[in-house]
Amino acid sequence: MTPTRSGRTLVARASTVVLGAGLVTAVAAPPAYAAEIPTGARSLQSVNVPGAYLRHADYLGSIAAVSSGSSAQARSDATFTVTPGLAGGAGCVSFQAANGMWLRHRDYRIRLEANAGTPVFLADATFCVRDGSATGSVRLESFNYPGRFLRHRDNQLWLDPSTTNPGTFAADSSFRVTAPWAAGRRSPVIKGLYADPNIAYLNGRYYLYPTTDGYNGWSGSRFKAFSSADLTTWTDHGTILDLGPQISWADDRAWAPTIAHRDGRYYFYFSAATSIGVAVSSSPAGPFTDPLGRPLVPAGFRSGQMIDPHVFNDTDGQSYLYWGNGSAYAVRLNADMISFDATQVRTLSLPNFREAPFVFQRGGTYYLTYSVDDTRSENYHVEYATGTSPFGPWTHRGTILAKNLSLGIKGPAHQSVVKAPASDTWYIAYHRFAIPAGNGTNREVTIDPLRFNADGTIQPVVPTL
Ligand code: FUB
Repeated sequence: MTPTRSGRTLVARASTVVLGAGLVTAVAAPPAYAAEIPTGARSLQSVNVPGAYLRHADYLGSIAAVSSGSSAQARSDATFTVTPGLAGGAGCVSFQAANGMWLRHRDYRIRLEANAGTPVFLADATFCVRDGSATGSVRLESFNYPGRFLRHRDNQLWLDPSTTNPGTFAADSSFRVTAPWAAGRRSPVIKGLYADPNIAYLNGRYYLYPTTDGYNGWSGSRFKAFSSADLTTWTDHGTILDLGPQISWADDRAWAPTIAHRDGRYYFYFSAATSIGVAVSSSPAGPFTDPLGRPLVPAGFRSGQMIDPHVFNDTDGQSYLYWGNGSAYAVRLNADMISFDATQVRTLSLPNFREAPFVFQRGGTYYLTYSVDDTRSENYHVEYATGTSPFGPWTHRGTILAKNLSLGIKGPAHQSVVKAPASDTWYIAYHRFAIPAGNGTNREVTIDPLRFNADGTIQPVVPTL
């Protein structure tokens, strides 16, 4: 019996074997199960109550009839995004509702609750997929209470031991996984671990240029690009710049790129080994090559890390380079886009600035958005300032994007902004901790609308799943 942090007990499937003179306790391999549930949006249909689906209502789990004639709310309540188990475990999964809350058991009742992040919550919200009573159906065994299964009783969902009601238990606890009744979680918009997304509209398509994430110490070495016609379906263009073979002066810490377009050429600015480089291509999807053979902004050029570049093209054709970590810098780029006058670099005064400056212009106002706190903190967030020119002076306007723990959204920042063509519709791309179980080096990318008040200030961004 293994005590958990909550004082509950886990029953290990253990057997004792004698090898020679020694006594060895071994954990036997668990039985093999054919059943599995693919991740993504799914619905689960009862095998013995025709037409009834697993759903939540008033924050409790139940089963109820759902059909194509059901209300949008009823169809949404019967749809869950299946994720790898919050507590881990081979073949174990968790179920997230459209409102961001999770199915978990408490007092043996199945409930819908926000992720408290505690070991008990994570275990209570994890179910291991077992074979069901009918061909192709599944049963869901509790991660931390082996032998108890999610089952319906009086149309409510419970975590019952398999010994209850032997006549009906197997069928009461078996479900067929079906196509979802409603759309599930829409994000992350590009699947996998990516961060620091730079979004741009180029050549008739939206492009995303992120950091490839998931490496200890942010030690990744390749940049990828993705493009989309509608911000929903994204095409992976693969590696567009690989530091190892393509950049002579850096091999790792490939972070936070940005893109600019001038005279039919695309300029890709990137952080590498805490310097900033630039690479050029005739296509926004690359391949890009380094025209300088050295950093554009070398490490040590000014105080702080020389990272997180952004290039803003003003309406008069002048391009500006912004960058920094700890201190924010800006300078006019020369017309060649790969050089600047080092004597003209300005240090910007921005309250709480940490990194990721990103500038855009709307209605004659310049907006400088930036990230505050530490990307490893759930409190990492976005603030902004407005100005009358690309160099300011800047008026601090406060926070526009921050965590929403009830949805499991942590550390949403390192933002970029794009305007849909021929419109006043704006979007903000940013990263957050991957859901579930992400952190400052396991982040994922999403996009939400960016809206303005009548006075030109930015409304708080509503982060969605
Ligand atoms: O992704 C590596 C670093 O983390 C970026 O350069 C920072 O802005 C932070 O997001």
